[in-house]
Amino acid sequence: MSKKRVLISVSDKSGLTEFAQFLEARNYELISTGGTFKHLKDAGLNPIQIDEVTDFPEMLDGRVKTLHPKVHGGLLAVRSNEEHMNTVQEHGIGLIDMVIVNLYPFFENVNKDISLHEKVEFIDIGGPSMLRSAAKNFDSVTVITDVEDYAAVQAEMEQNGDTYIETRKKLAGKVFNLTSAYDAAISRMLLDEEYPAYLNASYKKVSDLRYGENPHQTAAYYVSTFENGAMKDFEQLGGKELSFNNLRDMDLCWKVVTEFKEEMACCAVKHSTPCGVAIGTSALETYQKTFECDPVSIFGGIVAMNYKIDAATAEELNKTFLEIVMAPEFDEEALEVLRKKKNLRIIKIVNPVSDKQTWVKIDGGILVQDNDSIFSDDIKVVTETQPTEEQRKALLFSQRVVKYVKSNAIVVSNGIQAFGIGGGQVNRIWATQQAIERAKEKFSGALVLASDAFFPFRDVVDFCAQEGITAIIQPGGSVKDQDSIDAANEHNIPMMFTGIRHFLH
Ligand code: 93A
Repeated sequence: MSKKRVLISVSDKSGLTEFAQFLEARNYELISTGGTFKHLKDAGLNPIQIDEVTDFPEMLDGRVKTLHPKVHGGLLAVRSNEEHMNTVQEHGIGLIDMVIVNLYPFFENVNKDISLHEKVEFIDIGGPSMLRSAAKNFDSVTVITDVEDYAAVQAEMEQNGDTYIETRKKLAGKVFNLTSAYDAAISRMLLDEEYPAYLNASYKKVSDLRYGENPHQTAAYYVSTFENGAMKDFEQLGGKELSFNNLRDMDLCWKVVTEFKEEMACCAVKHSTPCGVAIGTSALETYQKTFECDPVSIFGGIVAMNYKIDAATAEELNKTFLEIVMAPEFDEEALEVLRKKKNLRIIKIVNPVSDKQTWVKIDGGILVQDNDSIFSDDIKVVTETQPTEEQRKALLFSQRVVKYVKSNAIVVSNGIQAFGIGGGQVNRIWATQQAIERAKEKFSGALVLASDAFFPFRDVVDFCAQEGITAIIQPGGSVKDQDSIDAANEHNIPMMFTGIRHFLH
């Protein structure tokens, strides 16, 4: 019986040697392209060069290496089809039983600061072609494109002598998932029109989740293949498995703290809503101030900080039952302290990814929009009374937070702590009442108020005056803006308009 043949052509050569050794020991003939050939040879294996198979040299700077009927015929010929078998024999084409290919690193380079022509050189043509040929013929050919599949394929071959058809089909499916994402990324680069290509994005499953929002809903977590093939934006350093709700809340919590670029900021989130946000001058103080915003709701919540967590902060965090603590860095001692809580998920943000668009799923379709990333730089005082510098700063703090609260949203703060976060209300006055009431439970000093959208009536301003709110910021834009301005003037409350609405539904 003739030897089986495996064609190996990989850019990422990690883990290859061991797997190739295994295949050679099982009497496979290894065929490989230039760099891969050298790698295998150096490791003491006995590959043959692709040009021995094609009878053609690799040419055009490697652009044409494997694009040849002796390769594609050997991959695509249907083994059970007599005519195919006669044809390959007639043309001296040897069958290829396995393909191990991973592609030129296009994902890794497309976002780099290099020229378009340099990026174009990372477009792999021969690799996807081989993968697709092999995948189409999964009945007979095993195709491996993910380094992480080497071990499982090896184990299966050890146990069974060959791969199972179910495995080959699954591996073929992975190929088309990869090549479609690869092509989508290329099209995005060339078209420079983000929406269509973004919609072509392909997602790679990271893991099944125990359940979805509720235990009777099945769920899984996927990441975009645009970002380095598999996005790894965080590392879990301790605690239980992440849940569907955890991942969603983490996303929001991190967005809130990164809204603050200059300051140390901390945020607590519960049910996709911030329940405490504060800025401060030390790690511990900033967390304590966040906790003070709402010591009740933070229970079972998620806390993110945009700074390094030290041991003292970790001790303080451990005093409350939290689901997750997130930060870009942790002191060694802080980790030790946090790990005492066995279930606490400790998340280190390594390489945060910020998408430019948001999707909303509706039955039968999706809605795509740009992220709400702008922040007004044209803030106008609309009242006779001017806000003090301190009030201005406090208003801007509240304004930053309100963007992340579900509409109708009102945030009441003292400028460094969001004591009153009223959101998800179907009218603005209820959101206002809730935010002010919550804030006054915890703080008796001067408070300012921000609103995500305009005031339809003067009732909000009147209520603010009655409750002692000292300054207001809102987008403006209502037909009845003048009523609210008149009310603010009557009560002597400075009010500013941002001109930018921040609905979040
Ligand atoms: O330049 S290509 O598009 N043309 C080809 O014919 C071809 N054949 C394999 N790229 C091609 N490859 C790719 O080369 C593989 O997908 C793999 O990523 C890489 C391996 O090259 P080497 O073995 O020389 O390191």
